[in-house]
Amino acid sequence: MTQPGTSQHADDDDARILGSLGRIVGDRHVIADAAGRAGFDTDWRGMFAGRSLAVVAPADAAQLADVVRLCAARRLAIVPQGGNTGLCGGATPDTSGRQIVVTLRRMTGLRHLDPEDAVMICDAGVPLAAAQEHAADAGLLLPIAIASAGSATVGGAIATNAGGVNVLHYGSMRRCVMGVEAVLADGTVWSDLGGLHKDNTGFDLSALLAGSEGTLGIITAAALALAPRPSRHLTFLAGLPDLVRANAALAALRARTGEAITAWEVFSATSADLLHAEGPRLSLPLARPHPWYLLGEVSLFGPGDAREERAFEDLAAVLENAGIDDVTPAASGSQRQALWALREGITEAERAVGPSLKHDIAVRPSRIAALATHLADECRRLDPRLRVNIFGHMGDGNLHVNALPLVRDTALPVALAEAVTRMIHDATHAAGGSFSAEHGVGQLKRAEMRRYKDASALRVMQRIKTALDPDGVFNPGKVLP
Ligand code: 2HG
Ligand code: ZN
Repeated sequence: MTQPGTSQHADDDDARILGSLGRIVGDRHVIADAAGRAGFDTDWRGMFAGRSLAVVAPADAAQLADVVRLCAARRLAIVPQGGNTGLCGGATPDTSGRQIVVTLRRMTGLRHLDPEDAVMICDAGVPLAAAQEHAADAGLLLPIAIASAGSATVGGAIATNAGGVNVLHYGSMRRCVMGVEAVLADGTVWSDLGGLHKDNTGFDLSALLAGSEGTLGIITAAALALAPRPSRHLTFLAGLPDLVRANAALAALRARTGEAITAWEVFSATSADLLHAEGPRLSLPLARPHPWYLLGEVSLFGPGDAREERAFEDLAAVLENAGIDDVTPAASGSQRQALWALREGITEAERAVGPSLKHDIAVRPSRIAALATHLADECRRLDPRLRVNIFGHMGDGNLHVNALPLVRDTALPVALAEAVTRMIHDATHAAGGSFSAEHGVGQLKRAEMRRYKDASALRVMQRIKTALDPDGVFNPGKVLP
């Protein structure tokens, strides 16, 4: 029972904390009212609804360091947030009203871009799309391509080690990171922004922070390795009877072409139906419907029509040998964009029917075809009414296996949802795979960590967490079980 006077005391205490935060970042950058907090306290999908004490927006790493010291002294946890586009609730506070959301949205500076060394140093709050534009202005490429690039930030993409549609050639976000600057739990601003390709001086702490989802430190800036910008793309959409062919065609094209195969994406007939009926309402430019679709892209560098013709011949021969005969190549930049709009519209179209049950699994690419068939069959066995939207990144072995609501705008019954997730994750684990390929763990998949992750790996992670954040200031309740 609350003692008389206690709640007044708590209110006064909160007011003092808010006042102290305001003195660090400026009062107008401390948002404490419910309406102002709303967009930060809830995740993009509306799956996780938290209640923070305040949302704080520091202008730079020095201010953030002061915020961290203050929170550590007051035993307030910090939930770092980038563009709030994550799918696992990793950036959403709990409901205690005692956590501080730190948004990096004011930290959007481009610190340095060196075309000669192909390195860009920018603040963590720069939206990915803006970072991509900076790279393009210098004739270079920041090779990370995710549909949420307009809102997702550089820091968030690093903290979650985001993937996307070009991973098979360029790797996930961690591979673009040459080093980061971060605020550590004791308020130190630690910087590794030298932009070195080689630095074998002990543990790679920047790589450790990448993918740590804000549990070890708060990334405030990054040195990113940029890639040559393709001069042209060969992009196509094809219909397929099965995924075995998609994999065989990828292997054959790899063996044949010296060019960069930068995307090998697949989606199911259910994805095509959703695209047609929901959200963006897009139709596929193919002659007939198919069980599966493949969106592939080869990137070409430098001038030379001969090279383009050769790549086109290679691709045509490979698709023909694989028995893939319903193919539409993009004949212009706008046709390429239209093909990519299909792939990038799937999540939006899926969202239009209501809260789906998402999965983000990885196996070795050669196992994708059999696993996809197995999962679709097993879902039907669990409930014949289930519609499963399978799509993803065939080239790197990552599929999204999303069960749609049985009733529009209504989450699946809990027991069915649990059975579906268990079945999908068990089958993936049995195939040597991972229950989180590119979306991270956040709060959504913590229990899966205990279930599937090697116990000794968990112990090491826990020790690292304790070493770097002994008081548990950074993002408690995330990642570690
Ligand atoms: C994608 O591949 C994203 O488009 C989102 O990872 C996946 O919406 C999803 O389930
Ligand atoms: Zn994906």
